[in-house]
Amino acid sequence: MKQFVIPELGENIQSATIVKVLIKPGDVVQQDQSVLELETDKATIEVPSDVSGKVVEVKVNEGDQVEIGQLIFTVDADGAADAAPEEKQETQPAPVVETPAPAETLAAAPSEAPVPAPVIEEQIAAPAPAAPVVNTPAAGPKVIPVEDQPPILQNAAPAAPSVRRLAREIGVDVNQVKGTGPGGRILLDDVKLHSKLLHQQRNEVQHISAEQHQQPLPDFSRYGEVETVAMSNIRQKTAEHLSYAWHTVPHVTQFDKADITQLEEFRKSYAKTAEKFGVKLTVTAILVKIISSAMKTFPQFNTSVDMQNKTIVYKKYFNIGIAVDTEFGLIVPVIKNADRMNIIEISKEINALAEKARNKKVGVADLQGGCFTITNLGGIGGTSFTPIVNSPEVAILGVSKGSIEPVYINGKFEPRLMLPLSLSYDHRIIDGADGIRFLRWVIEALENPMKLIIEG
Ligand code: CAO
Repeated sequence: MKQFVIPELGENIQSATIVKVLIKPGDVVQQDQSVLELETDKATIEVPSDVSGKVVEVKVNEGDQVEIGQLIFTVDADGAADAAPEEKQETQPAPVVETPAPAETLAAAPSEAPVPAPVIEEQIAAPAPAAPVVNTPAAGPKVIPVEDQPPILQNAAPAAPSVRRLAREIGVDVNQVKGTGPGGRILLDDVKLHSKLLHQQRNEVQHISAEQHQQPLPDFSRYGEVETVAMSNIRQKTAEHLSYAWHTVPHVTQFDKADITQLEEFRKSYAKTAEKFGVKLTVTAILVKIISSAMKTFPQFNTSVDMQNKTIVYKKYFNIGIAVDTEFGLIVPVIKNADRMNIIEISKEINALAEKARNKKVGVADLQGGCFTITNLGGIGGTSFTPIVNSPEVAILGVSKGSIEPVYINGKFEPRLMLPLSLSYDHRIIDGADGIRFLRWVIEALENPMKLIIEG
């Protein structure tokens, strides 16, 4: 008998809601067949099976909240053999066991791989301590059946038994602790510091959620008819994430306008050529390219602030998130390595990701690893707004509606197409002067794309 448990679903995802159970007792399940549709805080994802056989018992129902590692169904492996004899001979290659890694170090599979969402590197899902990471060439989140799991603690974190004992006693996962001893050895003090940081983080989260709940709502039905609707997972997590960012990041928003008259002329004249590549050239795609270049000139815009360790993390990759408006809520898929793509490639990627987001097909890996976010509301309207930094990123560019305005040039007013931009940034790491320098750089690149060729 083999078990299927909920695999790791991605960074910071502990639980999900079952939208659909795609199997029932008696069904024959093949490896990689989708067996569950889950809604996480970030997206709806189909989860493939890593076991094959005849389903004996299904332990969950649609609408259930499930956690990573939770048992979902059991299969009789011989059942699969009856149904698909060719699979009987197939044995799993011995898994390669690597150093245990925290969820946030999981890397995305190459984007061209034809894999089901979510595209994440496989990790053993059983909630055992020190569960090792297993790399297999197969796609999707994989679970090693409990009985097939390799013995744990191969290549385990280097720590003396006394250190492990302390960690166990105070409820710290020793594999998550950063060792400062010789060769990265984990010391007693490292465990204590880790525990202190966890405690601080917990207090911070509790403080924020307490703040969210401190004001009870009045009874609105006294004033008229009301309807109360449960928040979706995406809405809940958006609310929590934005409250956290608003609470922890000291925001400054800087406004300016770019004269995109020439750019718009070029965009229109290039439309037919862009069509041949199967894309529509939009301001958003051009901005992705410009921002990835601007971040090279202003590296402090490609950082994250770690106040607990008093460090600044400088990223050497350039991944740009695009806020996409969907009927399920705000989703921010990430264009990876935008600096290495041309604008046509970026346009294709925006279209593909926006469509996936709107069809609830976006994978967890599509949403991870962002360095900077662009939110373009200009297709809808608005003259300016104050976007909230998508923490732990440190800056976000808001784009409002471009419109013709009279601009005073060489002694007379001329009609120019002006694009309003709102740059919000984290004032802990970015000073006001840097903020406006960055925004001016972006505006100059919009007004004179040669800047990209020369400086970008
Ligand atoms: N000013 C004027 N017109 C604009 C514009 C702007 N800033 N941005 C886009 N447009 C125009 C485009 O040029 C296009 O017009 P044409 O059809 O005449 O060429 C039209 O609006 C539609 O553009 P688009 O939306 O298809 O393409 P895009 O690449 O500019 O935007 C995306 C893609 C995904 C950013 C957008 O569709 C979207 O979802 N925007 C909303 C983002 C959002 O919700 N942000 C809020 C986050 S905070 O709550």
